[in-house]
Amino acid sequence: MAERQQFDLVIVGAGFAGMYMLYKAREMGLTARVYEQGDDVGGTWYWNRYPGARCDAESLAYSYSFDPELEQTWEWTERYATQPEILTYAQHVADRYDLRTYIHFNTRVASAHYNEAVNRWQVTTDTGEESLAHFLIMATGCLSVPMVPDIDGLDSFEGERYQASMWPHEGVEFSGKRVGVIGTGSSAIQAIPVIAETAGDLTVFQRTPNFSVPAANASLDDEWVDAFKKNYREHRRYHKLGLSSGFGDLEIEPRERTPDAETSDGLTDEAFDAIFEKRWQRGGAFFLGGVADTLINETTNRRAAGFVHKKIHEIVKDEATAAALCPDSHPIGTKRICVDTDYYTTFNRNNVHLVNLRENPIQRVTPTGVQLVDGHVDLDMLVLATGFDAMTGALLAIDIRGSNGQALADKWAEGPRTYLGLMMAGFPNMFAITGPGSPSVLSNMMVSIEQHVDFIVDTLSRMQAKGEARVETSLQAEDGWVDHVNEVANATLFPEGGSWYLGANIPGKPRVFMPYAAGVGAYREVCEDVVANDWRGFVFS
Ligand code: FAD
Ligand code: N01
Repeated sequence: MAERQQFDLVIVGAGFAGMYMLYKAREMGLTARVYEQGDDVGGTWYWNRYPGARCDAESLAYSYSFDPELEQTWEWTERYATQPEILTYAQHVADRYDLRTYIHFNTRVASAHYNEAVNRWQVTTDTGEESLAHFLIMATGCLSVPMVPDIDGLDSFEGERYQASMWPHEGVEFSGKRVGVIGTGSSAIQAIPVIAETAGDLTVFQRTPNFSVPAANASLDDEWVDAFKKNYREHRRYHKLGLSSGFGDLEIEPRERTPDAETSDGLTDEAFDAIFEKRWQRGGAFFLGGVADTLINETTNRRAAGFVHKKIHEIVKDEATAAALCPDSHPIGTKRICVDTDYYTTFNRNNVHLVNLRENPIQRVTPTGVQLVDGHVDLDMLVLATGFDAMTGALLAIDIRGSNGQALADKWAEGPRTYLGLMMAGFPNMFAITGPGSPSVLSNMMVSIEQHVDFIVDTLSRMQAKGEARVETSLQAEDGWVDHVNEVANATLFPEGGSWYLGANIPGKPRVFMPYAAGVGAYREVCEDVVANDWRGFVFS
């Protein structure tokens, strides 16, 4: 057996969460080892290289805030950064703070077992490394385990097959090819317009239409950026506390992004449409912030959905295609709203066809294409943009065992249970960054990542100062938090979405609304209150 190396921290994952955790650990003088299964940093932005991949939080907001010099010197070029630009940023951060020295790449953590006797986590990897860690930090990502659909005959396809979230580094050539895309979530909606530009023929296989709003992406103007950066600290404060959950909608003047109306009650159709027209033209995911109760009031929601339906009908020339693209099975925003560049107009191209799988389902994939109930589509290339086993997938892919050998998989058999999305009762000294039960995927993730890492750092500093060796959360605190997360979700329309937020995209996965829906500002207040009350709900020894 290989000799076990000892660290204060083992961090799993070298996306933005793992990188910032490592930076802070080094700053505290702690020893740390990061394991990352990819061969470089960047996480999401390392793996998701499909054409058109980019951020839907504005680049000046979707970036680290911890170092004012970094934010002043890094130059973003577009309102929404592309995947290559974000990856270059991650690599720059790794170089700037010498992070790679502490990261073992191409190394997947296979198991992590808590050893009560020595109060250490025993971590093993698929490369045979073994280490002992005082603290185990899971920075494994909310959207890092691709969902490969269980479609009959998939492996029999003899053409080229790609998964959007495991895109080849060398890129893919579509010229003149007959391409099929399965899925119409955020990834597909970004990829489809770009693929359509060069593909000979593109068939989009759509099971559930999604709501998409224009990004209104543009190059950033140097003068505008200079003016914005003068107030960067103040902007960050709003992102951390604000109702917009840090998404952006940036203007030079730092200010809270407020809705145009509190409710649609009493708004004429003209007034209602004027609010959303302004947001549509402005572009971006903050579209739904036009009226404050869109995600809690069915009437407001229906009217907002109706506005987008009208837009789809205005843009898409073929009436049947437009009708098929209009989402009608979930309230708008209860699945992650998509942000696109030219998605709907792409269906006006002669080389693009929509197959409505609800009317004509896939029977199986064949060696030469896709067999539908009615007809066969011949393909040279098949792109699966079918999503992820979100939020719990990466954690449950590791054999994690806490006190008394309890498996996380058993603890979470009925769905994830955490305190604040950070810790689980029975799993001492283990933290999850942006775990289920925290705002995570409902927020600008950079904001949530930094907040969680800072919380963990404060907790470790407190333990250092007090000579404490072990922290865990109580079952009572965890139960209370889970109830609260459910209560907040149930006061919204989110549970009606049938989305990956609920685990609904994975056959057999328990249906639990996983993120905390009260927003980053409210969540931060809760965390600060917990700390102010001597880490209420945490037990130190
Ligand atoms: P990740 O970036 O997912 O990194 C986790 C890392 O852990 C991965 O590199 C993975 O390989 C590694 N890992 C996992 N398990 C193991 C293991 N067992 N052993 C070793 N390594 C392991 N968020 C936004 O806020 N705005 C956006 O616009 C936005 N766009 C997105 C676009 C796409 C295509 C996707 C998929 C997600 C997007 N997100 C967006 C969410 C995005 O995941 C987060 O913003 C952020 O990048 C997450 O960082 P992370 O470090 O927490 O996780
Ligand atoms: O995945 P998804 P995604 N047959 O789960 C379809 C972030 N992100 O990768 O809805 C046919 O949303 C499935 O259909 P249905 C963002 O948080 C952000 O696109 O199950 N179709 C759906 O259409 C996002 O929410 C950006 O009926 C099948 C699609 O595949 C999250 O990542 C960009 C099928 C999956 O959509 C996930 O997005 C990209 C089958 N058997 C990602 N199985 C930004 O813009 C699945 N589908 C920031």
